[in-house]
Amino acid sequence: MTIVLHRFPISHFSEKARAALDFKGLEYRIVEHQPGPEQIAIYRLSGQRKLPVIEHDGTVVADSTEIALYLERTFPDRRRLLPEDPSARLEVLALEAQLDDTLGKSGPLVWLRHAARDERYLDALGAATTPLVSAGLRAMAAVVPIAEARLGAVQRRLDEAERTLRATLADLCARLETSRYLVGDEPSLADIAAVTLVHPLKFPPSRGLFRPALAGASVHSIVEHPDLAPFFDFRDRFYRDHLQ
Ligand SMILES: N[C@@H](CCC(=O)N[C@@H](CS)C(=O)NCC(=O)O)C(=O)O
Repeated sequence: MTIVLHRFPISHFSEKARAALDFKGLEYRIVEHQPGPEQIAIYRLSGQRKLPVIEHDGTVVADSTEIALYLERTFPDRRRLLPEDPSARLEVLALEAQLDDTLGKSGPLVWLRHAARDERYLDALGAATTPLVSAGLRAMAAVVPIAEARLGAVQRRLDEAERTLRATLADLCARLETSRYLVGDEPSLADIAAVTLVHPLKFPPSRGLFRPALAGASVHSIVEHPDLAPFFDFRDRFYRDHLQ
């Protein structure tokens, strides 16, 4: 039976689950949701309110990591997300968990901070999403710079998120100087986490985009920074070579 992926249109964790499905070459159908009242249906389906969630043969799985592990268990003959070698496997799982915690949490805050000041990006998103998503982002974009200027705690939180994001991406660039992929010379779930958790900072060319016009829309001050650009080059190559 075809797998059903429930996602929010520009969500980075949803993109991570979608990429795991692509990587394993599985057929799937996407059901789009909007944050807000629709989450009641997600709660009814999965017992929690967040996306991504997949449905497959009567099984419902929430959480991008759980989804990836479910796919690996259920489709062992497809391309492997995890290495056979136990120590490499542990390293992939540890890096993936670390990236969920660092990029997963800091990415949206840094994105919000920079997107709020980037008219080109907000226009691109407005043209390529729904009126509701676009209006929500415009409202947040109006509030973030004011909150940051007036509330020290908000500014400190955004500064900390930005330090975390930049340090994490710099660490990934350093790893890629000595190996082809983040753990060794084969692509794995660690790469999938890294390349997808930066999703709205620069939308990749991918058939999985909510709207094709999103491809390339990016927060310029982050993705074009000379220290961080090599990671986004890796990201684009990874999509071209391993994901659709
Ligand atoms: N640990 C979860 C995190 C999922 C998550 O935070 N999803 C966000 C969208 S990127 C969400 O559903 N937010 C809505 C909410 O918190 O109500 C995973 O890996 O899937």
